[in-house]
Amino acid sequence: NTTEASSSEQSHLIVVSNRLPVTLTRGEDNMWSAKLSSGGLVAALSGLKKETSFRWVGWPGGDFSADDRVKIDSLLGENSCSAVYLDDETAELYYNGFSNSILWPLFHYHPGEINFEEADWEALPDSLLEVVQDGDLVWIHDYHLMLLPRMLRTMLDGRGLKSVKIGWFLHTPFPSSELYRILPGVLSADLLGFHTYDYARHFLSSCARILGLHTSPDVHVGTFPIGIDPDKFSEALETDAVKARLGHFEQQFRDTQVVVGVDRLDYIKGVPQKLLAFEELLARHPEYVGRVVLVQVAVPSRGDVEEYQQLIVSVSELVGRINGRFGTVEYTPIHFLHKSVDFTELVSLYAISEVCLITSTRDGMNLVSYEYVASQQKRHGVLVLSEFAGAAQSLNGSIIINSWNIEEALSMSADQRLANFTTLYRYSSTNSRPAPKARVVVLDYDGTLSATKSIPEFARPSPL
Ligand code: GDG
Repeated sequence: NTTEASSSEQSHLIVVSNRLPVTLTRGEDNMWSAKLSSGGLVAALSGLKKETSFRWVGWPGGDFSADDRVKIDSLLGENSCSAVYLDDETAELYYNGFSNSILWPLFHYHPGEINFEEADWEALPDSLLEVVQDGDLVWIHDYHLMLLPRMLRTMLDGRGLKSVKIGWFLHTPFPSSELYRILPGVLSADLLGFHTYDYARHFLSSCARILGLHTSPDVHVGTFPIGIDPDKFSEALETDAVKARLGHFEQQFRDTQVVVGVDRLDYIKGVPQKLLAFEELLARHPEYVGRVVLVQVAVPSRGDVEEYQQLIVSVSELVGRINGRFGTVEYTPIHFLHKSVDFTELVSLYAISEVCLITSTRDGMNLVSYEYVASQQKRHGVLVLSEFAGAAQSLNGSIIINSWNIEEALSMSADQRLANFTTLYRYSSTNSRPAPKARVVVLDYDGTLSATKSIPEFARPSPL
């Protein structure tokens, strides 16, 4: 890519997010290697990667020496990524502090304290200017980067790059509370995307009530219920590795029903609530003791933030208490994995389970729900989905189950399971692709629908 601010015939798609989609590790030989990370954003864009190529700009995580940065830049370059480096102090303020201790709890209805310095962001537009050419589409992701559209637009205008389109997508809910101080940032994008109509409506009513804005001819607000690439799961189920692992699980759990939970260990995912519901099930229904296990994958997350450290302690205590109370030498009620598992293990766990339990107290979308459905073509397992996850709106009409009612899920008839699965599968396999094929619903600030467009009408980037 050129650093020249010239207009180019071919426009490119540039994805910008807080973290790059790779995790870097240094080997014993001092060489760096990059592995694809797991997480909602990476999963959401993996389908898009099949259809178009793009350059990804973001923070590689960690604070690296000048020597390491040279090596990492070259490794990332081979993977169509460009790094924006943050030193430890900036990362602490911007990432652990403002993003994860303030915006995240606020957007998920957990109040927090505000302590933020805008200066910390200024490295990002500079790095972006090194890769952006006129005519490109810059697609910015998530709550961390709400101010970036405005900063980038100002810098682009200053350099005469007038035909760069900027899109911004929020992966979290947008709350109905006041966000006055940060709204001017995203209003400099051309298109703002949300998972659900409710989040877009909350955003628009915040604009109207807090900023007094009622119309904006230049900013489009759209709902894009993000999905997954279901083929990745159906294809994995046909691999020898998954078949072998599944065979092992079938043997291990031959007399046991498996309930699965897969969450980043984040307070929005409602893991303590899930454990308490499981405890209640075993307490009220002794017939399930010894016959049902909960396999909970809890991926470590944001360990530098105090609330997350406390969560690990309370969840570990609960697991210990429940296993101590109902376990025997032969039976462990909760298999608690405080780690990330590899993809083969993940798909095999989805496939072996009778029930997938999602108990988020708030969740932008929740892709685990889609992945479970994509892995359940044989068993027609039951998805128990919290109404507070965005996915509950997309998967509506499919499963009418109280989020906490595992008992109903475990005893559901095969016919009912098949009927539910068929509806769910139809939705999740037809709404599987992220933005390029999505419809843009253009809303006015008062929430009324003013037009419908397809993404290609908005911008059609060509591959890098
Ligand atoms: C944010 C929003 C929104 C999890 N454990 C393992 C693993 N995962 C993968 C899952 C899934 C992804 O991580 C989690 O996605 P979610 O959507 O459920 O949740 P968040 O990470 O909180 O994502 C969320 C999303 O952004 C997209 O917009 O839906 O609401 O919070 O793909 O499979 N993958 C592997 N091992 C694990 O142990 N391999």
